[in-house]
Amino acid sequence: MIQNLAIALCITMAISITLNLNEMCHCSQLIEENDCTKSALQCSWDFGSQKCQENPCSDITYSTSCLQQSWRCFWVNGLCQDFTDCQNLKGSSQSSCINQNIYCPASNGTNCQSIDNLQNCTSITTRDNCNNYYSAEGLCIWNGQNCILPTSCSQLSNSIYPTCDLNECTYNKDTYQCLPRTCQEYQDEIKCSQGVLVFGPYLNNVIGCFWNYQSQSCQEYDPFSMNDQNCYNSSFGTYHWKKEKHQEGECISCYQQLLILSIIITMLI
Ligand SMILES: *[C@@H]1O[C@H](CO)[C@@H](O)[C@H](O)[C@H]1NC(C)=O
Ligand SMILES: *[C@@H]1O[C@H](CO)[C@@H](O)[C@H](O)[C@H]1NC(C)=O
Ligand SMILES: CC(=O)N[C@H]1CO[C@H](CO)[C@@H](O)[C@@H]1O
Repeated sequence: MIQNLAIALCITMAISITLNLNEMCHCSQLIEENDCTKSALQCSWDFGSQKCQENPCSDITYSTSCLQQSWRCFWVNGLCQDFTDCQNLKGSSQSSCINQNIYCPASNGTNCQSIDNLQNCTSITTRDNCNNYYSAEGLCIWNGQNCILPTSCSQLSNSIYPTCDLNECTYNKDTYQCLPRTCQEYQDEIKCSQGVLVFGPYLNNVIGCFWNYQSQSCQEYDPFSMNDQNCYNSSFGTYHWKKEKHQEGECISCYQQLLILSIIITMLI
């Protein structure tokens, strides 16, 4: 049992590096006032109960704050409303739907649809429909003949994708290689806060980056090196700070406990 737990912990650490936007923290999980007040108007701190409470969607007046809570709110007719159905959003393309709600990335031509309606790369037959389309398994790229699901930048040799000019990859002129993007390449704080896209399932394909004020450089998000100021803030809302009395505190995933439990259960079966 202890052995299984140790393995489970290792697995959890290894996979917690890409931030899973399907696993956003809910207000009740933000037990530190600092995280709660940084939550983009999603939550507010109740001083009486010392708890973080969810603000109703209808109280949110800014579209940007509304969009950050797309799992429960959406912006329709100039108002932030309780989320009902992706089909209530008008959108003729994947990008216009994603811009309105990241959980509604598909389109039937007129209205947006849920993730379940995404096509697979292999089922797409033209270059224009293929390139830059997000399937549930990840980004699709046309290789000249077929629509493929690339797994690494190095796979995108010149013949497959001549420019290597993707959000996920960058061309190194010195080594003539197509390489994954890294946090370290961002020289300013704002770019840094946007993180880095990697190949992987839709919504689980971003590495967080944070600005290190001491070294004045952009570094990769790693829960073990975060502090109470940047743990939640640089995690796209997926990690939070937890501090027990007389402890230093730790940066933990809002779904980590759930994940460990499910891995242990899988191992025991
Ligand atoms: C797309 O979905 C909407 C909402 O369900 C529906 O009214 C519309 O007819 C559909 N359009 C197409 C082209 O299927
Ligand atoms: C797409 O691929 C996944 C995994 O390979 C498979 O489970 C799913 O059924 C496929 N969906 C469609 C619409 O072909
Ligand atoms: C991504 C994000 O919200 N970053 C913010 C984290 O907090 C610092 C300091 O409060 C802000 O400057 C960042 O914009």
